[in-house]
Amino acid sequence: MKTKVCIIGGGPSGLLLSQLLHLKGIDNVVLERQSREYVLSRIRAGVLEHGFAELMREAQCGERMDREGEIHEGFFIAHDGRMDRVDLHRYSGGSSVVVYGQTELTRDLYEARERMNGRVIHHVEDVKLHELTGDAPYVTYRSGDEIVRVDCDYVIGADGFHGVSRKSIPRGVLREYERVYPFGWLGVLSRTKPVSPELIYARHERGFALCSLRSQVLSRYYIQVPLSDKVEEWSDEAFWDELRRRLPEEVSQRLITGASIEKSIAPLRSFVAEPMRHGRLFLAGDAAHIVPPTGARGLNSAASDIYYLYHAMLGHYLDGDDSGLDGYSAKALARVWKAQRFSWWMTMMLHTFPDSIDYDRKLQDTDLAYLFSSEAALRSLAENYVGLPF
Ligand code: FAS
Ligand code: PHB
Repeated sequence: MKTKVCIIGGGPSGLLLSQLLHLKGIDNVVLERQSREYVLSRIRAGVLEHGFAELMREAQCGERMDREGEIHEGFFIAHDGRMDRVDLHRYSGGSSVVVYGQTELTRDLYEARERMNGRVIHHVEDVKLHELTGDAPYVTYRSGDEIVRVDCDYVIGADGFHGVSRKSIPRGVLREYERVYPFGWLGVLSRTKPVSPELIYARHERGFALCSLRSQVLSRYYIQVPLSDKVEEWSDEAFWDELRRRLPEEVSQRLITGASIEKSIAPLRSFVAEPMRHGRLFLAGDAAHIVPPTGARGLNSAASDIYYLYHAMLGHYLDGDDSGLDGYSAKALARVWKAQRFSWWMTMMLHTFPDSIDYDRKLQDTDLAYLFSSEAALRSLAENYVGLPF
């Protein structure tokens, strides 16, 4: 098999790049380990930055997002029994975010790839990357008993944190930066009316909680739990009781509960791998970086990687200009690290830490007090949350 760009990973990063390149006539193939159904069964991000939404529209995949997604111009931070609103529209200079589940946007991307006869190959096994530092890289994978070879110009590693691409960069070349948090998020999806029209990030001495949504009939809730917790230890009733304890009275009393249709615990980590390029291999999305979801930056960090890679490939194939490719890693990492900082800051401010001392808790109190007493602080939060410029 021969193509211009071989994309490893059929998650949102890989599919979005594949769709954008296709629309510009740049041939590509996506290799995905799992089935489409499995990929779509994973419940993940819910908040899209303005830039991500724009990319989806440019990829001709924004129609259902614009019809079913919700524009959100603010969110609440609940603390000390009260609710303070962050007016994103006011403090970001008129911007907003789109609440539209990653599952749905990934479905839209799959359907567009299929509609345009894109090559997305599922159930690939033992993917290996070859000759990355030469002029003729290639990828092999096993399909049943057959080994398939894909000759290409470039390989895009969009295969997530546990993928093969980052691990194909020699140890001596790759530098990794990581912080693992001493807790996880227990998430529940329920077919219930959301407790609030806008998201609520709750700081509470029992632990962090988040009230989010996917639509007006589908709610997404999270509570911070110790890393030692197992999801099977949490009944729906125990979850709802603990969530109520962490919300202000005015909110908890109107919480509508129901059976969980998805329940899982996600560990929290901050992670960056540098560089994001090695020869003809370019890393994008979770393959290169992970953030704690407190700042809703995970999927949105992938968006700027894809934007830079897309324009770099246009430069190469349409204009013979390789400056975008040569500058990709530094440019992507500059924005990645700003998303890392913001996600870390939101996480440190809103969670309880088992080893924290009174001084730490006073600093958290002060962070919140300063935030809601300073326009400059609110502008800083808002510009990061709606998405810094690409
Ligand atoms: P993905 O991991 O989504 O996709 C990578 C794809 O590559 C997968 O389909 C995988 O099957 C495939 N793959 C892996 N190895 C392969 C191989 N060797 N060969 C072929 N294919 C291979 N972000 C937010 O903004 N908000 C959130 O609330 C949020 N919650 C999250 C909860 C969880 C449990 C997790 C894990 C992540 C969450 N994220 C959240 C972050 C998440 O949304 C990611 O940012 C997003 O999935 C990144 O997309 P991709 O880079 O495409 O990686
Ligand atoms: C979600 O809806 O899943 C969600 C929203 C905002 C976050 C994290 C998760 O910061």
